[in-house]
Amino acid sequence: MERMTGAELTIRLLERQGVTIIAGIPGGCNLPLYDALYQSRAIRHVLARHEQGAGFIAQGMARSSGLPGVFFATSGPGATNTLTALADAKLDSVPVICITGQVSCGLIGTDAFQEADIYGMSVPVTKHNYLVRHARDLLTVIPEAFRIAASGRPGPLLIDIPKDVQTAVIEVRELPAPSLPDANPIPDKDMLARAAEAINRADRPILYFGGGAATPETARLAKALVDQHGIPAAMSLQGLGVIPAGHALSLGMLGMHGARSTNLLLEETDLLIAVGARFDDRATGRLDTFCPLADVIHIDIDSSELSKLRPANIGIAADAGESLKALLPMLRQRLRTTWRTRMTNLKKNHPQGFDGEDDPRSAYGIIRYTASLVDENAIITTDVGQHQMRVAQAYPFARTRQWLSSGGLGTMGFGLPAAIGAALQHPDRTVICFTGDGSLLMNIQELATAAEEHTNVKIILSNNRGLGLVQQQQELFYQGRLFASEYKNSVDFIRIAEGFGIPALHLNDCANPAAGLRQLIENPGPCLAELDILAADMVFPMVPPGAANKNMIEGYDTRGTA
Ligand SMILES: Cc1ncc(C[n+]2csc(CCOP(=O)(O)OP(=O)(O)O)c2C)c(N)n1
Ligand SMILES: [Mg+2]
Repeated sequence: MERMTGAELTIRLLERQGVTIIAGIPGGCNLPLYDALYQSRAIRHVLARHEQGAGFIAQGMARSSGLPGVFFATSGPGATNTLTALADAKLDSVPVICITGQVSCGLIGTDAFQEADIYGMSVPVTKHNYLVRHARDLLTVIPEAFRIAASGRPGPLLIDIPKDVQTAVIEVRELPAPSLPDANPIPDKDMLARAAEAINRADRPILYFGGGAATPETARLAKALVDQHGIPAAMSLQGLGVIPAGHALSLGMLGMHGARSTNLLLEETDLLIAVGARFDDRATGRLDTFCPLADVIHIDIDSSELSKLRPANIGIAADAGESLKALLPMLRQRLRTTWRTRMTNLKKNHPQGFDGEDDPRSAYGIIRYTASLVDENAIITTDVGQHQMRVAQAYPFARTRQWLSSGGLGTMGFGLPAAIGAALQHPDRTVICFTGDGSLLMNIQELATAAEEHTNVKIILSNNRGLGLVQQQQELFYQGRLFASEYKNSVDFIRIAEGFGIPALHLNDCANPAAGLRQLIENPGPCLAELDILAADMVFPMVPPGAANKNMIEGYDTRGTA
């Protein structure tokens, strides 16, 4: 029997779950938790500079490891600042646990100082959430939160703990065992048999991998499926890395900014095998024109995804990896030479060239050159915009958990804190954050965190003095009326970085940018390299929002015709 406060109990339970790093910011209503954390030997606290930053740091830890990331915020404004990071985690199925302080139980509902109903506000952006009213409830709530975050389709949770629950002293007879994720549902045998039969019959199958397939084990099985059965594989933004970029049967990313040959091949497929993918509109384009000739096998651990957007002929509600493992021995080896030749010809006829890719001072060249300086252990994060789409198209992703990008919510400001989280989780690795000038400004305060923690985060800033992807849409779809998307004021990012204590280099100002960048990346610790690029340079191909994927725009001339 041991006496402890709710705050001490919380920290003990987090330690038992294996948590080693918590990002966050203290305030009045979570100070008891912080005081208990101060006494923890097992958990290190990382002081973020904004609670959204803390949320994305936790996401960076979770996305790069597959394990739940934890972050703390105080009540009221601290708590509301976490909502974007939670919504982001929800849409990309990332396991994070946000623990907020709340005003004491007796004050709830009185508009007390820094009171906000974060329980109510977080309902639609979390997988599950709690308002803990009694310290003893923590004994079940904390392990359960870890179980739910990591079971089935992962997702974010919020635990709101009133201050008097944190300070309440209780007698604890025995601490509960750390929780484990639930066992996965077993793939249905009949459905598997039907899927195997459909695959064996198909002459022109294509695999479509999403974030649900982006784990090392599933990727290994996916590669076996591709190799042994000659099935080309396309990936959603979140699926990149499941099949390595250089693989002969990799089609890279499909959809809005995918390769033309990929979207065209999808027009011809007779069987689409979607694995851990959710038919997002950025991937499918106009839904009723997507893969018009294909039957669909849909494998997803979240049964509510099956037939949600595209009716599945065969739906398997199970883990992606376990389903592939069961399917593989049921498949007949087929070379599918005609189909492969068709793929090769389409790729040859529509090569995905990247303008200036050999010049490290170009928008694509900086991505390729950076990639050449690191190996596949490097972790890559991006922000949101043209630079993000270019990285998705041109970076040679070789494995899963290497590519961390905000896909579903598309949150500017994700890149830097996510990179910090990845670097904290993997101190032996280089983490590259490709960002844009608009996005970097959204969480620029986290430069202080990167410097303080001496994280090995290399920020590559493509500066086009504006909101490039917005300009691209205005140029293409609003008759060139650029409005509220160009920055009139120029920002000196080099001095800003240096002001935070981070070495920085402007690649346009240095005699040998290639050598300069190499040196920045080789020196341990954070740094920033900035490159000026033209706002008028657009990302192609592009499917206009709402159009069919086959109607991609390939390029654009200055006379204004797409
Ligand atoms: C938080 C947030 N606000 C607004 C948007 C809409 N948006 C999408 S891309 C973009 C421009 C991004 O600019 P920048 O980071 O400089 O990238 P670039 O496109 O110029 O490479 C905007 C405003 C968004 N995705 N996220
Ligand atoms: Mg920009």
